Amino acid sequence: MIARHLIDGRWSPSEGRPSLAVINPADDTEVGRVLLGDAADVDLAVAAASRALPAWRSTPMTERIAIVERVSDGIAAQRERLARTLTREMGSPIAFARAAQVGVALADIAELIAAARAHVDRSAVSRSLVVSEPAGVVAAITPWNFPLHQIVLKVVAAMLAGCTVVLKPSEVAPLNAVILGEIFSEAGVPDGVINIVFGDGPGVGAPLAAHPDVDLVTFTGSRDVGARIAEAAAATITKVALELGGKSAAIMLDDAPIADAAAGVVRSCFANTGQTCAALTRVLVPRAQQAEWERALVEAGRSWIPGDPEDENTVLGPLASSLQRDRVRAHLAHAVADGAVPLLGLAGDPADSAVPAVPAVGAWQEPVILGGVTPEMRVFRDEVFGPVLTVSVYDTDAEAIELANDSDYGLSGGVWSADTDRAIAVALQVRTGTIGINGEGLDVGAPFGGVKQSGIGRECGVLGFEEFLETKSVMGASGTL
Ligand code: TXE
Repeated sequence: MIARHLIDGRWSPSEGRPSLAVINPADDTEVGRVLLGDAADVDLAVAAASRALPAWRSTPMTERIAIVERVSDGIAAQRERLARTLTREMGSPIAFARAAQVGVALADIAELIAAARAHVDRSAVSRSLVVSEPAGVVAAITPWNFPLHQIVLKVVAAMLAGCTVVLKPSEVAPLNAVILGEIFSEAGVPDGVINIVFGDGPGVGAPLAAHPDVDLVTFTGSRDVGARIAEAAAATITKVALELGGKSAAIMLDDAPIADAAAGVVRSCFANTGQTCAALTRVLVPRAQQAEWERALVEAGRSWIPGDPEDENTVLGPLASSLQRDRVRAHLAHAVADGAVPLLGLAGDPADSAVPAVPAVGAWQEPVILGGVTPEMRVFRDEVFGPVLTVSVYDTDAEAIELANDSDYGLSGGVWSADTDRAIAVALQVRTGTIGINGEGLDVGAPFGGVKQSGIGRECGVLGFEEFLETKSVMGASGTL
């Protein structure tokens, strides 16, 4: 069966239309097909979203929230099916798929509902009445690494704000969006409020981002495509929200608890097989403690053993696609050519059993820890998006901060210390959108997003909801509130 577009509340016909295979990266088998859309599908979907906008934007917030609550209940009821689908289409280990892929999406919705409930859409300022209004028709283009979470953050926030949406899910992992489309319909989302067009970047993403009737483009994905989307949107001065890559640093201060901190940073880097934009991928350690840190990191890395993602105990699945595996391998080849020293993986670990051989078929990649990494090396700067952790040394706290900031990206970060105040003082000097103290990771109640080339705008919680609003000042009307 070929999964079809959802346009204006109807699943579009698939007869005689080209389709796209969805491949299980664990064994290269086909697990489904989706329609390969084109610019004409995008036109139909944008037209449906435009038609649905007037009624949806004037639907009371309480009613929008009630519908979103039913969407959340639908996701909870389908947790197992969604998790299994994610496991098959992008290799996420099943336990992680349930807890992190689906679990985080549910937590996102709860926070967005709380933000919508608390929102005050009319206030008096100076002589004016200040009103917030939905941004309009939203184009949402999403990737494959946390597909459900990334869709929900955009689509649910936009819906709550009174916007209508055309979603283009990643062609690598689109099947969870098919289930989500069913959930939207069952929850009573009015026709045309959420439209889904399947397809690839050039065929669907590009015409959607450039569509003149789209009022806001929200995108998560690579830096390069983000730049192209911003360029296309600039032609019609369309607002963009971009969540792009990262190369985030973990600063280990000289009083950090080494074993715990090593386990924490390895988890941040290797979870989801390293395919997390906010992953901590560069560890910065004091030169005087280098040997101790390297030992602890390798020790922690050894427990990340690749295995069948359908097995309940697996922590490390394959990469999401063979294309991603080839990219990661190219980054590793550059790293070794530049002089990085394998500590774990690439035959770098002295313990024979450290890393079992990965299967020959599928998008498998052994976890790798590289030592002796310096700012001149490509692997210090390029986002690898695989289970590859680098270790660099510093002499003073100021130098650690300088190394952390020596990046085109600024999405995430971490500081470990026995002294929380000291860690916070360092965290405040790192140029980044988010940073965790002593292993704190994603907080979906707090704003999430990047500075520098990691993006524009914020997702999650209050700011993630407000991203989809515009503000109007009605001068001389302050007395009417
Ligand atoms: O991303 P793309 P890819 C990074 C990560 C990874 C690299 C490439 O470093 O190795 O990006 O991954 C759609 N106009 N991240 O190739 O191409 C595409 O169909 C409009 C970081 O998968 O950016 C998909 O829906 N849309 C990241 C989405 O963009 C286009 C998550 C993302 O795909 C398009 C994923 C175009 N011209 C990758 N071309 C994060 N920030 O979490 C493609 N797309």
